[in-house]
Amino acid sequence: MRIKAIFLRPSNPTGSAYLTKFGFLPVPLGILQLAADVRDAGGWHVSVIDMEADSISEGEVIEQIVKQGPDLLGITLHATAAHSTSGRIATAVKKALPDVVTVAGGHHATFLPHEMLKAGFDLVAIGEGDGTIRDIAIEMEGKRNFSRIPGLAYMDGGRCIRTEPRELITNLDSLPLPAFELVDSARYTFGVFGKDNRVACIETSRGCPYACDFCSVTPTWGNKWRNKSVGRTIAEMELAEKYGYNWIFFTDDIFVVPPTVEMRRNLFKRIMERGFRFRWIAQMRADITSKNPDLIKKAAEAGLTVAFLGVESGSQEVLKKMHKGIFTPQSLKAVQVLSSNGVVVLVGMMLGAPYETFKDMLMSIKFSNKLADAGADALQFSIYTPLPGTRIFYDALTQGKLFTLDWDRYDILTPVSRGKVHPSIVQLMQFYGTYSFYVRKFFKNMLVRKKPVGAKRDLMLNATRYTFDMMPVYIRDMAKFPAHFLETARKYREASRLKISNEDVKELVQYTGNIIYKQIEGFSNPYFIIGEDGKRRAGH
Ligand code: B12
Ligand code: SF4
Repeated sequence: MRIKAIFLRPSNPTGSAYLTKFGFLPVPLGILQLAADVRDAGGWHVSVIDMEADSISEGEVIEQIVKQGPDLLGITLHATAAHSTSGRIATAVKKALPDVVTVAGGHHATFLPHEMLKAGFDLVAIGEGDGTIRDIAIEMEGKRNFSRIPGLAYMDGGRCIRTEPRELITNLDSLPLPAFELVDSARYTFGVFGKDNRVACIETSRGCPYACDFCSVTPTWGNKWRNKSVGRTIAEMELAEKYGYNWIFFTDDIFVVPPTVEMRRNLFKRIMERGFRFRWIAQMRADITSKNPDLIKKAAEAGLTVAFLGVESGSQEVLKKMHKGIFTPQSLKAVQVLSSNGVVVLVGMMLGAPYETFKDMLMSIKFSNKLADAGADALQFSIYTPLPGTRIFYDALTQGKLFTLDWDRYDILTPVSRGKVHPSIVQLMQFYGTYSFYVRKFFKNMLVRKKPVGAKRDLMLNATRYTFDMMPVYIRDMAKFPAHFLETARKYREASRLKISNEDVKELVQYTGNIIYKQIEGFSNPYFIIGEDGKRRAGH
């Protein structure tokens, strides 16, 4: 009999802001990669369920899974806010199918394995899951003795046991090609830019050589930056082309890091030689972008259409404390460089760091207006959130700054911690900052009648049409704001009476600071992290 595995991308209660605002939903690469890992272990029947793309309720997803009767159910905790939903699904499926093995993995599960086990999972994969899921698959066919698999957590007699840490995969080219055959490309859209966009995800690297204090990427991927070869990336693009995708989201957290400028140039050349017709999206740092305008020009010629730029703050002091290592003039220059090459620029900024003053917030909002004038097309003000695994999570826990442990609220759009400014005021500033950016852009465009250049023109025409069509949804979202605002105030008030217990803090600290990967001799990070003084020092 063939063993059956289902991998699930869950939704979280607030959903993905990219989907609700921009109609942007790329393929669930994490679970497609895991599906390929298991598929290649041999003899398995593998399928995926994507709650986000299917737009189905928790009840419906449970019914679907139970009906299919899997032997293994893997759920990705790609976002902390999916915690409760995932726990409820795993528990209900286990109740109906007591023999199923439920496994959680991903950024959130990696740092809070005991919370996932308490929520109803049998196993938690810590960090990179490719080898772990393959080992689980092999063990499922044997004695099911999971305790000998490295990189796992499980419950034994009410205690959370962690097996030895795994080694990082040193050669990413050794991974199987993602199982794109398991999903229908038509469901992965970028609505804001038109109806026929199908977005595949390709990762050309894992990790980030920087260490911003709020980011869980560096700890999740082991503070080592590893990349795939150009040939392998081209092979993945060919696969995406075969399955009918016309957009690619390069999921790398930083698409260009200083030592890979030449390698990227080579990739762009190969993309053009191969004659791919993809438009692509990449996440960039402002410093590298501003210093390499010629590289951006080549990237745009090779298909770079949308760039996410992490600007974070308009206050140099705040950026320094975040260990961001970026200066505001670099952000302005980066926006200009991208925009002048016809690239659509989406800026990410944050409000609510514990050391941020009201004046800093005003500076950020003012700076976002300057970015709009420099050519930024869209902006998201998120809330500085202590996510499990980050240094700030540890600090917030030990210093009593968190005012809720309701994981549903950890969607980086909702305040969960105390700072110099009251969280409700932070939320008001988020609302004001976001809308002032768009209102300013709208009126400025009307007055100046500045037309975007090249291919960007058609995209922006589509975006304008989409915005008008979506207006009732945006207005409905705006109307919900007072309720969100009052909810934050209520949670905050409750927390001043109901403190998080010392026991909870102790338990959370115990797991969140654990070593995720075995250190490999002779394989150290050749790149850098940014010190508080803004200077580079060698990574570790
Ligand atoms: C692409 C992406 C998106 C896409 C698609 C999301 C997705 N993954 O399905 C979109 C744009 C929709 C998106 C949205 C959001 N995202 Co996002 N996203 C990413 C990004 C850049 C890449 C993810 C990826 O595909 N990586 C490559 C694959 C191969 O890795 P992976 O999915 O992590 O899977 C590997 C391991 O984690 C592990 N694993 C994962 N799941 C499982 C499950 C099992 C059973 C096992 C065994 C192992 C395992 O094994 C896999 C193979 O090694 C990451 C950053 C990053 N580099 O990881 C942020 C990231 C995951 N996103 C993040 C956030 C915050 C969000 C949003 C909440 C933002 C928002 N406010 O709207 C939403 C949430 C969406 C939702 N509704 O839940 C955070 C999550 C942090 C956290 N703890 O919550 C990250 C880490 C970014 C960051 N810098 O902080 N995102
Ligand atoms: S540059 Fe900073 S925010 Fe971006 S992925 Fe790296 S550590 Fe995270």
